[in-house]
Amino acid sequence: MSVSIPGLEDAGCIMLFGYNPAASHPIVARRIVRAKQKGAKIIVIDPRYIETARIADIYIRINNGSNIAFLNAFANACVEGGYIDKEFIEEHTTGFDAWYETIKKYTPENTQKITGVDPATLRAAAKMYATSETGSVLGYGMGVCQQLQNVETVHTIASLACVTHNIGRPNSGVAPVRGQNNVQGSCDMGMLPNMYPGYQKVTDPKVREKFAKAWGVPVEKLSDHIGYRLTDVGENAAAGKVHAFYNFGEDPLQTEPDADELKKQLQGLDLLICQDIFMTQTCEIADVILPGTSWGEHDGVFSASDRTFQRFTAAVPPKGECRHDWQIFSEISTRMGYPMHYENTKEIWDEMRSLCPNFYGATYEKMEGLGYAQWPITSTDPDDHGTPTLFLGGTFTTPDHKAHLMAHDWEHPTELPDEDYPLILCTVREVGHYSCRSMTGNCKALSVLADEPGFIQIHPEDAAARGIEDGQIVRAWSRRGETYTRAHLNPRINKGTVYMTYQWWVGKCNRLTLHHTDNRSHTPEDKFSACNVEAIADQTWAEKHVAKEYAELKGRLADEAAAQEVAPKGEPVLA
Ligand SMILES: Nc1nc2c(c(=O)[nH]1)N[C@H]1C(S)=C(S)[C@@H](COP(=O)(O)OP(=O)(O)OC[C@H]3O[C@@H](n4cnc5c(=O)[nH]c(N)nc54)[C@H](O)[C@@H]3O)O[C@H]1N2
Ligand SMILES: Nc1nc2c(c(=O)[nH]1)N[C@H]1C(S)=C(S)[C@@H](COP(=O)(O)OP(=O)(O)OC[C@H]3O[C@@H](n4cnc5c(=O)[nH]c(N)nc54)[C@H](O)[C@@H]3O)O[C@H]1N2
Ligand SMILES: [Mo]
Repeated sequence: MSVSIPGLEDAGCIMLFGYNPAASHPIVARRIVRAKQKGAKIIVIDPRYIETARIADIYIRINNGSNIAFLNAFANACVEGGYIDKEFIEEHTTGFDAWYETIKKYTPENTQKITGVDPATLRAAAKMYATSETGSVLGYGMGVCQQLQNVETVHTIASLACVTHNIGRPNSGVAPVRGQNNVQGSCDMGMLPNMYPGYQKVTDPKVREKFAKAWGVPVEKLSDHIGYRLTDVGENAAAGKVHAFYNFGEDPLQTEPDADELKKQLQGLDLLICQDIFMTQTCEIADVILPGTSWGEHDGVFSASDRTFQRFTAAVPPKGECRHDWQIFSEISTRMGYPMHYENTKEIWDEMRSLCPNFYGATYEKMEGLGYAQWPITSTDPDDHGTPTLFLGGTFTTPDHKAHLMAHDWEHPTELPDEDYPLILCTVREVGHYSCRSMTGNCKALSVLADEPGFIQIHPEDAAARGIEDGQIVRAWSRRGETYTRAHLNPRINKGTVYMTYQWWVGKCNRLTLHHTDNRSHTPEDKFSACNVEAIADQTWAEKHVAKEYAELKGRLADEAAAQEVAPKGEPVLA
């Protein structure tokens, strides 16, 4: 994020594009309500009438998979309306003419068929976003990122913020609000196949030299090779290129697309290790399980979406054989021939700071209690808490310090609906459950709110055409697989698209989703595949069937957990 989450309250206009904070980030949603109370204009662009649409000044129902066509027409309307900032473009950006060559082809009128958006409403939204006196924030989420043209859409959004000068000044910018509480942290700390901590490239020899020196190893030991992405593991395992997979804090058999195929691919591995805090479906097929401690049992630092580091401390000691993740990694490294030893997380953090200039000022002391540090932060001065807004004054992190404008042509999603699979399947989130549901699914209070087999949101007209009633169990299937789930008739969604959340184990949408990734970020197209849904006449059978499937699955996981061979008695797990 170029802006801060608390700063959202002071924006003049907030435009949400493919992002549903009321379900995904209630604290951010609260800030948006406050911004509205302080007079901000709200624009929501989503195929569903999400909660924030209720307080929006303009709500636009966009067709699924049409993002680039819409944003190009939006940029076109900004140029046409004279809302762009020519001076800022001249001084702080490059590539305007080439950018406009693409943009000028997309008018609000000629894109209407693709986007489903009325030109007058699009123009009104463009004016509202581009001309806000105090500045606009464009917030986006998985409605952008889990699409074929995800990276291209991010380029388009950033360019739109630049040409309208909604970046480089206070209270305005781009807000890709991140997913898990510490997914920003895992990227910051280099858990990416192409980066060391602090976004330092593995392909840069100077960077490798620096890390090799700090770690006391010859530079040749540090690979200059960009590793595989998580989403490529299955395919590469099947092709015999990946033999072992060390899976840490992920449950790919629940959360990656085309889950049945992935299961076969992972079962073919020579070695599968899972390091988790619960027995998941991926743990179930693992050769080795390394039990980690949970957030209540360890301390450390989380990075929030807006680059803010926050410390947290353990509340209770670890149970049984569980060890902190960092202890497990240190121990494995030591046994594999590179002795690694730390007394505590502060030692690790300080080593990291010394190697990452942009994080150097984020000392543990600053993060004491409710303290924080927001990167980039270079000074260790206790009163310096870092950088709430990036690119102020229009200085960017490119070699020439200018923003490079980028535009792309729209392409349709990979798997379009057809006669056999007439419905678009879009997979999203719900407020009561969390990602692979290992955590929330093991919480009794939450199962009272909602339980298996989960829900499929379907438009009342699509349901009526199939004889489906609200609350009934239905069968949903695609070219990949099938699943049973409960119909939730919902007039707030668009006709022709069904929405499932990816939380449910029995009603697992990822048995249906297409495994297709873009070639830049290798992110699956989770927001768009083709499927069909049908009513089940015998609801008594259906209810019994899903209850049985759920009981069997839970039983298998419990048996698997109980059957774990623990380390031989007397031999300490940690040397
Ligand atoms: N309760 C709860 N909270 C969570 C999570 C959870 O599982 N449960 N998961 C966390 C994680 S990992 C993440 S990444 C975040 C994600 O948070 P969000 O980004 O809010 O995630 P989604 O609900 O998947 O998708 C956002 C919106 O994109 C819309 N959309 C779908 N297709 C299109 C399209 O073609 N164009 C446009 N413009 N919009 C489209 C959907 O209708 C949806 O409302 O949430 C985090 N927070
Ligand atoms: N169809 C569809 N699929 C999706 C998505 C979608 O929108 N649609 N969204 C995708 C997105 S954005 C994301 S981020 C992924 C999320 O997918 P995952 O990362 O697989 O799911 P999570 O539930 O976030 O967490 C993974 C595991 O971490 C474990 N865990 C929690 N804390 C700790 C800890 O301290 N140590 C260790 N070792 N383990 C821990 C949990 O028990 C859990 O099993 O799902 C993706 N899958
Ligand atoms: Mo995520």
